[in-house]
Amino acid sequence: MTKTTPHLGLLLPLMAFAVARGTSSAMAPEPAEPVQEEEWMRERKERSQRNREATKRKPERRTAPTRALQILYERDEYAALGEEQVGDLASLAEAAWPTGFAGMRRLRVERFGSQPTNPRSGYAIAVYLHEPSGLEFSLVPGGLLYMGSSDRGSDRVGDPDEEPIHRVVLDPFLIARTECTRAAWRRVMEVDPSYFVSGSEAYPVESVSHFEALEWCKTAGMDLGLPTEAQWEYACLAGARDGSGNHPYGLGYKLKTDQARIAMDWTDGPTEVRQYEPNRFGIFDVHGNIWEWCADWRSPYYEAVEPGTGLRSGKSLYRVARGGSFIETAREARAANRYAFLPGDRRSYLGFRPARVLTP
Ligand SMILES: [Ca+2]
Ligand SMILES: [Ca+2]
Repeated sequence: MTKTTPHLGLLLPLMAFAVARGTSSAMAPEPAEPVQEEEWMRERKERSQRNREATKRKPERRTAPTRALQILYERDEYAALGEEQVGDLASLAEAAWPTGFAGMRRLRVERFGSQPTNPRSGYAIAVYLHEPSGLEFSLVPGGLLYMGSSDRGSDRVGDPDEEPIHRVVLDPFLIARTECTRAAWRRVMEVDPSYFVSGSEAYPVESVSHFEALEWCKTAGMDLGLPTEAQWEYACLAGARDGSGNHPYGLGYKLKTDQARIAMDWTDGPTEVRQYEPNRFGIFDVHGNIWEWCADWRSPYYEAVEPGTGLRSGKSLYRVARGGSFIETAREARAANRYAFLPGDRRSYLGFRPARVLTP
């Protein structure tokens, strides 16, 4: 464990300025630059320092919604904000993009991942209800993701396709707090395709192809779609530094069976969503239960990504899925682990979790 000791001091979340929308969408994809371990550790230290200084200052109220969002989504500062401030800033986002939020009703601002000894720890998250499906969404701060894993040493568990670690800057996005459930599926589509029909309506829908998952999103409206791999990994990490760290949400391979629905016999099937602790973004079952379709084609990490979303659209026969399932081991449920299926595949251990960017 001496190998990982320096990492433990680095679990403070990174701060990153969300790129201003409008400029980002006009940018051409840039090739992914590998990041050396020493480099990102140094960057991280510098950012932590800047963060500490920034959080000493009171968050400024700015009338321009874009600036307000930048404040909102600088992660460390966001974590330090009170529920009222997060609510105020979310209001600004909603006012800036009224059509983007139509049908997404803000329910509350809730703090997730607080330590019992420090109720102000964790993240204050604006929670939305998507009215047509009944699914709840977390408004996830955009920011800097060190995507991938370079976990080496005696307990190395990563796969080559998780390398190199590279930076992806994400715009803020909404992501469902749970996998799409059978109930949510049925509120939008007539036929429930699930294999485990004996389960309750709170089971995740499974046995849906990539096409069918997209069809559900389109029918459910409000520009829902599938998260990109980068968005999924960012949401899964929920402030942990990257997919290599020794963090229950960041790593996964040390997950226990009381933390996620993993390592079951396949006949046991998935379970109702929300049976395990949510992460610091208020998101359930990113690890395990069922694999989750992502928007991306499977492509290597040195290929360019779309600015703001991290989408990879390289040529491939396969679509990516993330997070492992009830039949997988903890290793497969790691944040950085990538798996892929043919887009037409239907599996009783494969479903999805809808998401959407905040389109201005
Ligand atoms: Ca899952
Ligand atoms: Ca893998």
